[in-house]
Amino acid sequence: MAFYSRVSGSVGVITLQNPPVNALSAAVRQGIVDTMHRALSEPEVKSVVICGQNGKFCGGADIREFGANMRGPPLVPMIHLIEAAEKPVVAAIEGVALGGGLELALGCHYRIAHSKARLGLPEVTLGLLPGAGGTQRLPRLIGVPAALELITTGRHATAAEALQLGIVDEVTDHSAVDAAVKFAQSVAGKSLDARRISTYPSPRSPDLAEIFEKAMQEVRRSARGAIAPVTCVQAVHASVTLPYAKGMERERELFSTLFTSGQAHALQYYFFAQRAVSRWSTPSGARWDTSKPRPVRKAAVIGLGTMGRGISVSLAQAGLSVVAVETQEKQLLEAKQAVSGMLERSAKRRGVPLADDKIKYNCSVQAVADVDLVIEAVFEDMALKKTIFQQLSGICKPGTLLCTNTSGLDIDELASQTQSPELVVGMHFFAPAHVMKLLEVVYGPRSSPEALATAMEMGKKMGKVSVAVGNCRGFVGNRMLKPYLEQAFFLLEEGATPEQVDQVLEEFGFAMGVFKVSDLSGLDVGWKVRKADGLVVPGSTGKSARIRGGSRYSPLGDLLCEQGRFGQKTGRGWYHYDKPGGRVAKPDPWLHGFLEEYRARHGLVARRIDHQEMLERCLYALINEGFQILQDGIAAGPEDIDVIYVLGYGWPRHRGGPMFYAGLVGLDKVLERLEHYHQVYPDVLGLKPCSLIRKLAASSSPPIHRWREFIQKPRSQL
Ligand code: T1G
Ligand code: NAD
Repeated sequence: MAFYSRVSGSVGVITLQNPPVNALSAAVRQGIVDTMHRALSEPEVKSVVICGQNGKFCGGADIREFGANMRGPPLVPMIHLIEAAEKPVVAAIEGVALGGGLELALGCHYRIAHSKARLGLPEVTLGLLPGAGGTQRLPRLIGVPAALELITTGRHATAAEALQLGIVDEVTDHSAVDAAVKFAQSVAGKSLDARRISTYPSPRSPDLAEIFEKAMQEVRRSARGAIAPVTCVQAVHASVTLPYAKGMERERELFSTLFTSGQAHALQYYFFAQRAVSRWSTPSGARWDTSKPRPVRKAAVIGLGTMGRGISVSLAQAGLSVVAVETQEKQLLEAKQAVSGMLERSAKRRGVPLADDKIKYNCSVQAVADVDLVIEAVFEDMALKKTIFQQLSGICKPGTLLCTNTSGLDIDELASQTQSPELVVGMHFFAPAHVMKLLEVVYGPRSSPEALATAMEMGKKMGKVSVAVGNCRGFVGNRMLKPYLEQAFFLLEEGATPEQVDQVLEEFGFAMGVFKVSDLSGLDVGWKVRKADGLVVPGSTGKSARIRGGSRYSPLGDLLCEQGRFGQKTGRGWYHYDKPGGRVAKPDPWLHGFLEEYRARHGLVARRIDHQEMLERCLYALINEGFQILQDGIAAGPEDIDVIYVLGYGWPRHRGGPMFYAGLVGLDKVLERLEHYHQVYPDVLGLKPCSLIRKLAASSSPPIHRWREFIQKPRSQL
């Protein structure tokens, strides 16, 4: 709702009240209309201020209402009521003015912002466009190029930038409400003709056609199939080609097409999913709101390779004192140099002070005796990690959290090396660790709720989105990657090329296809894991070369590694690169020849495989494993899996995530396709439908937020 008061005798103050972000729910919109009428009708009131409760102006339309029938006064006429008012209306912007919140402010005659406020039209991140006049008023106020950039990216502008762009009239370091009341008194009685943005002429400049063409090319290139950015350009174009009222009609038409789109549903689902994962729970009932995290002021990182360096940077940037340990002097010096460079570049990029004084380097693990939390990031070798955990258990002070960055080794096996297994959890970062937002926090059967809470909180402090997952081989992300990669290998055996499979996945929306990602992270990483799982049998020939434990297996990746083709780092992998470390993937004729020779050697006949089959086999195998993970209780809900895949594995956000996508396609359809492919490939376990997807499909495919009701509580792990 909205609260009305009068201050300084002549200023009516309307305060939005809908915690936590004063979203424009039906009750708030009704409150604004009612209090505006009151302010306009009271003769003593000469001017009006609109502000938000709790230091936040407004987070936009209430996204929770999108699924329901719209009630209460619509936004557009509400904003017209304000703009048409004969008394000056001043928006006092504190915290955020986003989406409908900024559109509300653009309907006001003046805008005063606090210096820490952020302003923007992020609707495109929800699969929408600004649907309350933003695409028509903002270009009129600040010009087309700046408006296009803000609307197609959805980024938040600082108050300083908003002032420079002309979005706000004044910025203050003090209370924006007080400043707005003073300002409102100063403009009382003044003409408002020049303050009603909708009356401004359409933006004009000779190069507009070129600007729009460039903008459209750019959004088509970067959107990777997302439709909202393209539609945003079309809506802003209407502000140039149509008078305001017609432009608003065009905005409404385009908004409606997006509002009912699957992509908008996917992005809004993802908005709430990313917030839901912080409210973690485990099969035995440990929960985020009953488990208290321990304070962590000082941390240590053991092993300063690819991951250890990024983790150290991220810890230092989070304000912690860090002890960085690398046994070899040479590696330590190299790491020190690399980390300083990363800190410097990042500090410049973010415009924040350098944090390199936070890190102390040491060759001896003894140096970590007084830290609160240790993150081990040495080679992916169980024996070595066990030794490290034995050492740490003897060295660290009581209560120190012992964490490992392993990509998939057994957390509990490491915990068994220590005196306090309850203090052992996995903190699985993603490369580059100081950039990637995702953190899988892995709890073992003996990890305490407190240890889990501390690691989750630590991730948040490092600016990560932490997702709590159970302990199993590969946890959630890498476990689902296995059947996905397996299908990609099988498609090559049956006639496809890496380029063809990658093109299908990139058209679906992945930034990179499976083979380009494999070349980027290094084919040897997966090879090491398959070796550890006893799957690699060098020089094996004949039928047995392609069978492991009764299931179909493809040694293609192993054969490439045996030839030193590790991907970008060696300049050759599934693609070839100009030089080792090269980034531009080019189809490799050698590899095509190698595949033909491989098929001939194994009596395989290449066939033309259509895009749909390639997509379905890769994605449905991954999704099927996702359902198995839910059934096993390794992930608490589909949101956890979807957030992991969007943030850690490049799953296109406008497709919601693998589990949401399965719901969108239709569980019965996914099940039918899995059954079909499993019939064709009975020796591929990854295609055998998981019983949970059968159960859900048989229960008329309930909406995703109800899937948890169908997941049988597995035996407790925590
Ligand atoms: N509607 C409903 N709930 C919202 C909300 C919104 N607009 N914004 C936030 N919440 C909830 C959120 O789910 C969480 O709930 C809590 O508030 C705190 O959020 C016509 C149609 C404002 C920068 O895109 O970007 O206007 O998890 O954890 O980190 O053109 O929330 O606690 O239950 O994110 O401090 C456009 C979306 C809407 C802004 C605050 N607006 N929000 O970040 O807290 S579309 C947006 C944000 C629109 C018009 C169109 C951020 C934030 P819970 P939080 P935060
Ligand atoms: P890396 O080979 O780049 O670095 C490992 C570092 O550990 C080396 O610098 C090595 O000198 C050091 N080291 C070895 N023994 C040590 C000891 N006893 N004490 C101190 N330092 C020691 O490996 P990486 O890619 O950084 O991987 C590290 C861990 O992170 C592995 O468990 C890996 O599975 C995991 N991981 C890797 C990635 C990735 O993409 N590279 C992503 C997530 C997790």
